[in-house]
Amino acid sequence: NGGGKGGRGALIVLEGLDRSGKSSQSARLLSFLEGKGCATEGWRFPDRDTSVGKMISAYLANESQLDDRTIHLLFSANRWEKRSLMESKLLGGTTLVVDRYSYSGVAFSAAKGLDIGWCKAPEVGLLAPDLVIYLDVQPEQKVAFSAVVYSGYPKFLMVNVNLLFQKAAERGGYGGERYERVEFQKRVAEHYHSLRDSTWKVVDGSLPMETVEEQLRELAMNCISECQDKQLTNLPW
Ligand code: NYM
Ligand code: MG
Repeated sequence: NGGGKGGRGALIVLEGLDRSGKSSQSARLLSFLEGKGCATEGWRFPDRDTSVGKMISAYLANESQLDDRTIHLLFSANRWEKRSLMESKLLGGTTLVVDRYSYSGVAFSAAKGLDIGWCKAPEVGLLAPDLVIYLDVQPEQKVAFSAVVYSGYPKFLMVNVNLLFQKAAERGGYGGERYERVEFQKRVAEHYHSLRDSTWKVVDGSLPMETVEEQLRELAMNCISECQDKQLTNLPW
């Protein structure tokens, strides 16, 4: 497994705003690691398959109303109900690529105005990731595509033309669930920023998909080989 000789798996978390490309990149990373013969599973939070997850899903779809603190604790409970399985997978040598984790929990709830300390408290004791990859995309950021334009002279002129603009906010599905509004996402981004620690690697999510993918592969491979002999720890918050 990924150079692993009986060592534990790595807990790799992808974080970012809605529509930052986390889900596609997690899937790409997962198939890359599998191709390397590394025991890997792709997880995501919220895990909408559990009974808690179904309550969360209904809330996000605006099919139910819940008090801000109540939904916060449900998101946290949804991680707690997976903690022991997560631990046994990791100790058994399986690397987990997890799409969202406690950082989403804190950043989204804090963006509603809840106290950060209060938001962090129920996360204490969950497993600490070995690596957090933050896909950095501004909610209003325009995705620019480069083009090579022949200047008419014997030289090609590289021009960075914003041929095609596409606001992250206009990509498919945005606005379909609670929280998917530009102003709210900006506040979430600020809170994410304040949560950064030494396990975080910030990747520019506006780069071409293949470039981002390449960076994630390298970060993940390094992490997997480095954490094999490291103890699993808990979130220190
Ligand atoms: N979200 C996700 C939270 O508010 N708290 C959490 O703890 C987690 C894990 O749920 N807008 C929010 C972020 C997303 C929404 O996530 C659904 P996804 O990745 O779109 O399924
Ligand atoms: Mg979403």
